[in-house]
Amino acid sequence: MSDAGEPDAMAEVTVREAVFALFRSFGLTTIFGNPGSTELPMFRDFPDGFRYVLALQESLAVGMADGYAQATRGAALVNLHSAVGVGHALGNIFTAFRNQTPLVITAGQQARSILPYEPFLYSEQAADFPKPYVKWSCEPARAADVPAAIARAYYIAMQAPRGPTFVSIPVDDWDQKCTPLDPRQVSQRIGADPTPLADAAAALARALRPVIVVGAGVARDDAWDEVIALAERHQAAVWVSPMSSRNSFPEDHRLFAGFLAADRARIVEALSGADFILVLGAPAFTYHVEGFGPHIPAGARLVQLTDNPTQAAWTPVGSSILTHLKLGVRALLEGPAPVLRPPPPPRPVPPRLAGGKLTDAYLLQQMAALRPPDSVIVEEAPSTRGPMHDYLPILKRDSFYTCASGGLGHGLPAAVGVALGRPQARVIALLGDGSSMYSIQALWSAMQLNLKVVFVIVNNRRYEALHQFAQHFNLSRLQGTRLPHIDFCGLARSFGMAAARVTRAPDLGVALTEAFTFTRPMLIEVIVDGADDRRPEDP
Ligand SMILES: Cc1ncc(C[n+]2csc(CCOP(=O)(O)OP(=O)(O)O)c2C)c(N)n1
Repeated sequence: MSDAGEPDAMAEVTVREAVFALFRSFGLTTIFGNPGSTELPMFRDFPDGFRYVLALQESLAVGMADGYAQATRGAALVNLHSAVGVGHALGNIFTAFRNQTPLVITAGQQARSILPYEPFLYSEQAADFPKPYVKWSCEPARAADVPAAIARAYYIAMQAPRGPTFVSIPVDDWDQKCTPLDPRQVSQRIGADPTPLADAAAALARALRPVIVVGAGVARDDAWDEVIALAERHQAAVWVSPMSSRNSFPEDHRLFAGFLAADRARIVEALSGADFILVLGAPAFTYHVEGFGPHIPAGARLVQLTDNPTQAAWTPVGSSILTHLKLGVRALLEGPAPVLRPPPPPRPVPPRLAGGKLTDAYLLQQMAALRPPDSVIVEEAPSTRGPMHDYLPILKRDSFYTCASGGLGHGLPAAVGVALGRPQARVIALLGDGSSMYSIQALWSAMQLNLKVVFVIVNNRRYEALHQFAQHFNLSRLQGTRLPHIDFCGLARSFGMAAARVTRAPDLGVALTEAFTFTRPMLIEVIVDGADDRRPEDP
């Protein structure tokens, strides 16, 4: 600035230079995207130290970025092509919003001078298009305001509850002049109000049968050790919240009680006998089916620790404390000593499977036995989730990811993103045949990036979860649930990826062992028993 406070001409840079300087200072040096004409000038003189990760469709760019951001515990940058790219991406933007994954999403827009003429690829009301599944969204009024919008998008994405933000940028903005913008420090963790927290700690200490319900917020805020310490201190049984998208407690721990169903009556039944329910980093509760009656057992008191004010506001019973989970649980650990109480009964161990039949449960039992101890599971295999809880226990922190939204098409690209973010880890993507087809092009990205991902396709040749769900509606015949004639090995090989098909239980061990030690990506297609059984559906 000059002495008169006027912008100093010497201090001017292009919008592109100012924005990439901000990206660099925020650590956003990997850009996931799919380019088009309205984004090309953004990448003129692409600076050193940045990499562009090409996704073959925009929803994959968002899914990969989501996995990458979760794996690195930072934000990820996504660039989309105008209205159509945002449209393709919306399903996974919805999932990133539910996952509370911080993403800074930019999208191209036509040049400002021709916007009045509805030009080709023009995005009408661009900033409104991704709402309500972005935390903040804007198309800056002037080119010179683009850097400030990017900075604001990043700070908001990283605030709790984290999530995607969106900036629409006209194509002619990138070469305009602006003053550079210095990055600022904006703190990212919020501590709890001490009064309700002390009250919760006292109630927990007094309770005769406390239980803890853990959700993805524990993993997001890295409160794994603190939650184990709290459960052990209080001899509290630990349940996983319904549809949790991350692992938050060792599933072989003596206090591990199991997984709550997304069903009100079944939650009340599972928690019956508890007099204090401490919900950590989870909604209380996620439901998937209609339910009536009480939300928690009679006589129980519920306290929720969450980083999400919206969740706190709609929680129907008990009290909620807004806090970063690690800070909140640490504070609870400093509460009064608990009354003496006996440990809860251990969770029943599921029977060992002999392996005559190649079921999904047997596949999971073999995966649990053969997978490298430090491997990471990314799952999108809906009807296999139940058997997974019994036969593929998740034992270590940050080693399980799935989507919190219920939207298919996230798991395959998210596995690629997790592998990119954690190059030392062996990532195993456990995918249904139906689910994998929403984003199958991400196999190409895994190959191009040469990531150590093993894609395990549970091929039952149908949308089995819908048949299971049909019982809830008393339906005996379904439409549109058969998936015959998909050759997953052929698809993988067409991208240059090694692949093997397993059709018999005795062949499974060799195939999995090869895949888990292979130095390149590999796909294993498992034709599970019953894959050719007809389910009731009209021909
Ligand atoms: C984007 C999207 N479309 C449709 C659905 C509905 N849906 C839920 S589970 C499911 C079947 C998934 O099939 P598959 O991956 O083969 O797993 P399976 O059910 O056989 O275990 C479908 C279509 C959804 N959840 N998300």
